[in-house]
Amino acid sequence: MGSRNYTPEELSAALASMGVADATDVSRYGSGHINDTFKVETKSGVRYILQRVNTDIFDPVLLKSNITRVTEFLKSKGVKSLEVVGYENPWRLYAFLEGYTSVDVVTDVREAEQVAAAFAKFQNDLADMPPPRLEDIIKRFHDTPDRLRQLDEAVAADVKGRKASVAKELAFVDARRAQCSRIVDLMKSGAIPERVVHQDTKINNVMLAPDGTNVVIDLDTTMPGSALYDFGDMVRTSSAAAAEDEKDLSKVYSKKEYFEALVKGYLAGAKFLNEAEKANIAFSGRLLTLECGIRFLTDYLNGDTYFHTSYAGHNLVRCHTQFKMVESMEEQAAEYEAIVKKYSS
Ligand code: ADP
Ligand code: GN1
Ligand code: MG
Repeated sequence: MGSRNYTPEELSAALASMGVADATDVSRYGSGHINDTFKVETKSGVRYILQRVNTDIFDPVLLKSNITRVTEFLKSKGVKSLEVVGYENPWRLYAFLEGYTSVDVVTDVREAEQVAAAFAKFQNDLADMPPPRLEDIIKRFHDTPDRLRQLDEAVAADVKGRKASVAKELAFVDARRAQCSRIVDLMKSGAIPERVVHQDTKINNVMLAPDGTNVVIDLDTTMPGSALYDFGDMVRTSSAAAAEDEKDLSKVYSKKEYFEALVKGYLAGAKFLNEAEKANIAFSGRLLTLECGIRFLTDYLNGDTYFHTSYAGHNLVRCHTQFKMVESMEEQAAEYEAIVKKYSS
């Protein structure tokens, strides 16, 4: 599904409701797949990010509550984060993070290490968040067996008649079903603890500063879960040699040197991890990437209703890159385990 269109009047009314009456330009911004995001220029020169929350996906009232709590808690600790300027559901306004950039593919090893350090710090910063527990804003978000169930439902319904064309992709998933419950099972048994984690650690959800003091953004899915959800999803994009929607699969693989930088940056900051978590660090990269591929495939079968897409077949292209990344990580599994050991002691 493409993003929704808005009239200038709708955008002006949203801005006015949050106290901005001097906008000179409001234009689409970024490459997020969920919300509708705009950059706002004003006469005074102050810039903002205007977002309309995707209400097909989020309960806007619960989301506002989580976002407010997380941003205020980080602010109380002096941690630089998203600054909420206005929040009038389903619209919200953030201060524009001036001097920062975001990228869709990692540029170099140093950047990968800094991104991992930023997410480790984020988990540390939220470790002592006072009760009540944050809302499960999307239930079973990284419950991979539940993602399999959703795929099976989409296959059974086959609303767009696409099932026959994805037999190879479904076989790829079938060959890996058995491993899908490992993290949720370890959580159920208590071996892996619940922590407040980000859950959407893709590279363009970190704003990069020239000095490496990066800021974690897109806090919509910050909620209780496993630290491994964050590390695994980080590997998915931040070890990738190419973009999530690269069509030339020969360019898509997981770069060992980026993976090593991620492990180094993350483990230097995430001192709280227990043995069960450490033992599954490399596995989490494969699992979270497989899960994301399953989600893109499911959305393709459902007729592209969840993720923003720009062309027919976009979700299938994304599914292919994710599965290629999984294969690449499987091929390098022994080396990746050795890297984790090297930095775990
Ligand atoms: P989505 O949930 O759709 O992914 P995001 O919150 O990630 O939306 O925002 C989309 C993009 O907009 C980000 O990847 C980033 O490039 C940009 N962006 C978001 N918030 C800010 C901000 N406060 N300052 C500057 N850029 C931002
Ligand atoms: C979405 O919102 P965005 O574009 O940062 C999705 C993630 C996926 C990602 C795949 C709330 O992230 O879970 O991993 O797309 N966010 C939600 O690119 O579903
Ligand atoms: Mg985002």
